[in-house]
Amino acid sequence: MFLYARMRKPLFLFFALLFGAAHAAGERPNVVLIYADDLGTGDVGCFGSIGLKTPNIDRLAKDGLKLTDAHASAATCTPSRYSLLTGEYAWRKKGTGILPGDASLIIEPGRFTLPSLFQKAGYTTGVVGKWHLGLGAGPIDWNTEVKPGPMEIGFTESFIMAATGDRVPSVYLDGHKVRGLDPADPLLVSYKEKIGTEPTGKENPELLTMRSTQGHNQTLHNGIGRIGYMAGGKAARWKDEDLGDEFTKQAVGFLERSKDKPFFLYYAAHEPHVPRRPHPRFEGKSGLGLRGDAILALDWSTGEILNALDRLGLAEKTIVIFSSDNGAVVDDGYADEAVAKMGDHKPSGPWRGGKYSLFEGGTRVPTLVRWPGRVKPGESGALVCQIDFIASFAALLGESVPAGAAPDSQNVMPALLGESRDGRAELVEQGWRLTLREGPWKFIPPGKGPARSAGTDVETGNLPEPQLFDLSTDPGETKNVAAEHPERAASMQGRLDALQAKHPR
Ligand code: NG6
Ligand code: CA
Repeated sequence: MFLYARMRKPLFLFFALLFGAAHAAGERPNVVLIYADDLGTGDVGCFGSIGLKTPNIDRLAKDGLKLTDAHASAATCTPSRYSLLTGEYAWRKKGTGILPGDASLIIEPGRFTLPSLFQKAGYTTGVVGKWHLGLGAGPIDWNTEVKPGPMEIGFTESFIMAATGDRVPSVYLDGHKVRGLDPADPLLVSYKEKIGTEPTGKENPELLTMRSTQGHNQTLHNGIGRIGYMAGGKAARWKDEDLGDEFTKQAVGFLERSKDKPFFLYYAAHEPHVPRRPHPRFEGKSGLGLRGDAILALDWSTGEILNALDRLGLAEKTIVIFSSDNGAVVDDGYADEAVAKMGDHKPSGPWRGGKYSLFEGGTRVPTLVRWPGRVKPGESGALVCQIDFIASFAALLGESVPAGAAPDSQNVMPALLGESRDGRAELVEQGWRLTLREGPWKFIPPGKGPARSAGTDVETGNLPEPQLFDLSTDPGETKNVAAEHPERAASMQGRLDALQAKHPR
């Protein structure tokens, strides 16, 4: 006993030295987040896709966890990404709706974010792909350093497009600079009025190689009308066909550069967002038109990233998360035959609605987690949200979240790793307005608005009366049971009101 007591301290110290450093400071797996744009549950093979095969994304399901009740925070991009990176519901902050390409950065530099959490834990952090969270702090001069941006909120490296493929400027930003800019041909951008002399989709529709069905008729670049006007910067402009290859190359380059120390890669793919103009090698390959082809390109990129992890011997010590920023949309403003060629394919899978919608198809997105040796392959119906990544990874890394930071993020790491079937008890989903999940119950408050989102084929879920669905028996939200459960409907409305009153900004 005496001997044991005497031994205990040195023994403890020995083990603490051996394992304790890693343990006390938390674990240090690499993390790769592959984030699709407008991809629905029904678009992914392992989630039961009818019309598409996604063998590379499916590799993550074969070796990892398939989450069937995982959500983006909102049914559109900017608020979703804002919540992903800050752990704060976007509806708490004004100005977090879909941003133009010349908007200012909406995440304050110095704020505690998902990438700054990783940086604090000693990681190299990188973002590649679609940003759409604004850049700069006022009018942007695209010909000098464009900042603040990703590198001021926690990313060590950044290679992005400012907003979306359908919003100018159609250039890459490598770090703070527009890549490939010729100083003799400065890049100018305006969302107010036409600048320069280039044709627009509105004035010169005969020059379009892809017609718009809604908006998308300002500066015409690469045969496609865009939102917003640009002039100059010709040498720096990307071609839509090359976006997927370039982002993939940049992502793989980041992995190669960072392989010797812990890293976090946020790979924000553009596919299958409009305009869908994948590399010609994918064209016609899906049989579902350009939207399907773009998903094949996304699957290819995913495969390239997984292959790079294998090649670099990193697969075992890397958590790969695959998800999407919002649900699926088929016609999103360009005549790309996506609707005509859809056939029996159901992009949102079993969920009703899609992008923009109040129904589950707005935010419930195909989500996979792979961590070989740690995550047992399988499926989980735990309710989780991307807003939870920041608190969950803080817990895994043994890092603290500063008081007041990431106020809506919950640690659901056990659910993400498949160790627990318990996720969140409740979740606010942001579509046309806010809806609430409580376990299997889904409440949509009454509200005005069109039945279909303008120019799209998506059911918004707007109704003048409250809607309540029991997803355990009615996952497709077909039977409104608000009248049968008036108390539950009232209590969920009350809860939504109370949540909105909390943390007012
Ligand atoms: C809409 C665009 C749509 C898409 C969306 C943002 C029109 C008619 N529609 O306003 O094409 O760009 O904004 O998508 O302009 S998101 O995934 O980035 O939120
Ligand atoms: Ca999106």
